[in-house]
Amino acid sequence: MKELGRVPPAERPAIGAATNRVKQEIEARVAAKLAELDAAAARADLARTVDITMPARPVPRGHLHLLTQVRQEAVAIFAELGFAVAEGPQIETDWHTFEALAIPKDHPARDMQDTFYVADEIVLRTHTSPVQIRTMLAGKPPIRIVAPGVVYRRDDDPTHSPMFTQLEGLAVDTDISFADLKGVLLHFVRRFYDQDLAIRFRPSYFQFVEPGAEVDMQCRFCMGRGCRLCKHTGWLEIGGSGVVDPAVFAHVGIDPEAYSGFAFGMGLERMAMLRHDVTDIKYYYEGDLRFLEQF
Ligand code: FA5
Repeated sequence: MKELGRVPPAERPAIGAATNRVKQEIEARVAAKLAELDAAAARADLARTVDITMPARPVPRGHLHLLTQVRQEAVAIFAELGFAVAEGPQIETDWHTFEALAIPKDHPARDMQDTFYVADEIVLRTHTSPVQIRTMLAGKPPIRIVAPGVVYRRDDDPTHSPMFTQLEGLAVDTDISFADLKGVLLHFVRRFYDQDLAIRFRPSYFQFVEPGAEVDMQCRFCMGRGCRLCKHTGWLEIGGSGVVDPAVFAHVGIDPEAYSGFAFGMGLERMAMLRHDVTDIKYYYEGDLRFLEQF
C-alpha cells in the first residue's frame, strides 16, 4: 500500500481497490482463526471434569476425652432433674475441705498420708464436697447442684489415681428425705448405664452426712450373679452419699429445723471404667491415642 504512490495515476483506483480487498481478507481470516482458538479453549475448559468418586484425603478428627464425655453425660442427666452445675477451686482452704464439713483437725482423713498440703491451711481438695459449702454460703435453698471436678489424694494403684474426678451432688429444700436421694441415684444409674439396674445403700460413715451410706449398683456384667469384676459379690461401689448433717448447716447459716438435704459424691473414672470395661485407671491420663480413639 506504501508503494501505491509510484503507480501511474490512471491505474491507482483499480490497484488501490484490489490491495484493500486483500487486506480485508487477511484481517477477516486472522479474526476467524482467533475466534476459533478462543472457542476451542472454552470447550477444553468445560470438558475438564472433577472426579467426585475419588476418595478424599483423610483429615484426622479429634474428639472429647472419654472422661469429658462421661462428665458431660452425667451432668446432662442431672440437668434433666433440675440440677445446675456448680464449681469450686482445686486449691482449697482447710476450712472448706474439712472443717465446715465437720471433719475435725485430728481426723485420719486429713493425714499427710492422704492429703496434699500446699501451705499451712491450704490443700489440694481431696473431694468435691467443699463445693457444697461454697454453694450453701453463696445462696439460699432451694439448692440443687452437681459439681464435677478434679480432686487429689495420695493414692496410687490400678483403680486409684493421685488425681481423679468426682461428681458431687447436693439438694437442700424444705422437705428432702433419703427417699429423694434414692430416687435420684436410681434414675441416674439407669440412665447412665442404659440398663435396668438395682442400687443398694450400705451404712457408712462420712462426717458431713447422717445417716451416711455407700452406694452400690447391681453388677452390670453378671447382673448380680457374681463374677470376677464384682469380686463375686454381685455389686459394684459407685460412691458415698447421705442426708446432710445439721452440723454442716450450722457452718453455712442454714436453719436445720426448716431445711433438710441430701448429698452424694461419685468417682467418674470408676463410673466410666464400669461402663467401658477399662482395666487400669492410668489409661485415662496417659494420652495414648490407641486407647483414647476407642471412645
Ligand atoms: C468422698 O470423697 C465423699 N466426699 C463422698 C460423699 C459426698 C459422701 C457427699 C457423702 C456425701 P470417697 O472417699 O468414698 O467419698 O470417694 C468417693 C468415690 O471416689 C469413691 O467411691 C471412688 O469411686 C472414687 N475414688 C476415691 N478415691 C479415688 C482414687 N484415688 N482414684 C479414683 N477414684 C477414687
